[in-house]
Amino acid sequence: MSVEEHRKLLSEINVDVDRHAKMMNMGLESYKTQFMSQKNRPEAMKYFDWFMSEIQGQRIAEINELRKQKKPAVGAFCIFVPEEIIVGAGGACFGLCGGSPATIADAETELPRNICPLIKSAHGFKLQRTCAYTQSSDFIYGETTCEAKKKTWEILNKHHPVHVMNIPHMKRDKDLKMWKEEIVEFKEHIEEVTGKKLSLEEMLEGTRIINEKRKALLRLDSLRGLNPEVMPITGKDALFVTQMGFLDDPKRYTQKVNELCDELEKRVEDKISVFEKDTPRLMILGTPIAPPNWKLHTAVEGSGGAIINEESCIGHRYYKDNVDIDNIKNEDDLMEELMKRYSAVDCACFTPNTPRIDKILQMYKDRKADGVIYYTLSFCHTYNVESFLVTEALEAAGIPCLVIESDYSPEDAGQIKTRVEAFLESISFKKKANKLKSKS
Ligand code: BJ8
Repeated sequence: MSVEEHRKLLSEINVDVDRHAKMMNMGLESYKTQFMSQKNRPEAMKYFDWFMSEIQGQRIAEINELRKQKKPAVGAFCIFVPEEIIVGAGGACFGLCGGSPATIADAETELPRNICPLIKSAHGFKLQRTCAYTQSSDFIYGETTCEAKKKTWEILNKHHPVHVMNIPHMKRDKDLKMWKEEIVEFKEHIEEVTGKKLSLEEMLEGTRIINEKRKALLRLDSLRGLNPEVMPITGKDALFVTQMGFLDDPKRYTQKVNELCDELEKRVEDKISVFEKDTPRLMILGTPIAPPNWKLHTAVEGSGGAIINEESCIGHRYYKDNVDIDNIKNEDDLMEELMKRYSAVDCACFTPNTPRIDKILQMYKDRKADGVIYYTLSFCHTYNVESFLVTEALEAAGIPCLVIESDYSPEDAGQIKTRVEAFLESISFKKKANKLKSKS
């Protein structure tokens, strides 16, 4: 469907429809060229192709229908948002647009040039009124993870309501106690938006729904990456599926991801791989990869490599943990379990953050990967600085690693491709040498 068919709705939520239509058309064209042209894609990807075509159409209509029923609609840029509470209230929690260079010039009228592109892109979408998700949100969830975001909320709040949650930067008992209080406060804020008290059963139901979604994503992660002999889906498609998990209705999405996984399971059984034998298998570590930022995946898979996992917030960091609801007797128990689950997120905003390094080494071993790319967005100080400790540990373990720092502009795509090609060549050479060695 075209933007034209949703013009009335988009105008009602104050989207700049003409500008939005131009961006959407470009986005859909780019999706067709980069995704739909891939060979041997799973049949179940058809749902995600459809979702892309309705990404700012039918899904926006669904969200606005919920709002009419006084259900909350919350946009976020971070996986610390307690989505279980929003979904428990019958509402929608979604990621806001923040992966495009097209809004950055507008953002730079209010924000400095030398901050992370994700923040600038998202801020620019609000100034331009070209993201229908931002326009549909009752409020934007902000957090105190990094300096640039923290200060941006004050400016963004001039244009759209923002609720900021104070995320501690350490995980001592007193920090965790404060975190739990912040989750309680978030729940109260949702109650203010809806004008209705949330029951324990409603929040438990929201938690079950999100737990199922994360389980489905973990299943996809295992199917794409744990078997070096058969890789049944490209990294690009798996990334796209994960990205859509931040927009789609969670129940429908979980069902569709599980249908995709059923097909992938069958492909593994039948040894249907979308990559040739001995294709170098890479893990991506680092900052979130928001759509339509597909630059790195396009470079790797267009140069003869396969991406088998993203150790990222749009990836494994998001779905690795679930909320334990087996022994919940009251609301306080649930708040405690939510805090435990969220504080297990190993974002680089924490100090120390050693569990992240241990996890990366384990993931690498489990997946029998051939190398990693440490990817950071430019000016993301936390992930950039942490790359020293991560790469030191990787080097000590003999793991090949390439560090890439990039923004959303297309200018460095050629340079990234050249570096990726050289990296893949050195991995292939090493693999061949190891094979010969083991034969002799
Ligand atoms: S939990 S990684 S989603 S904060 S905005 S920190 S890229 S400079 S996004 Fe993040 Fe939550 Fe952590 Fe994950 Fe850097 Fe940019 Fe800041 Fe960023």
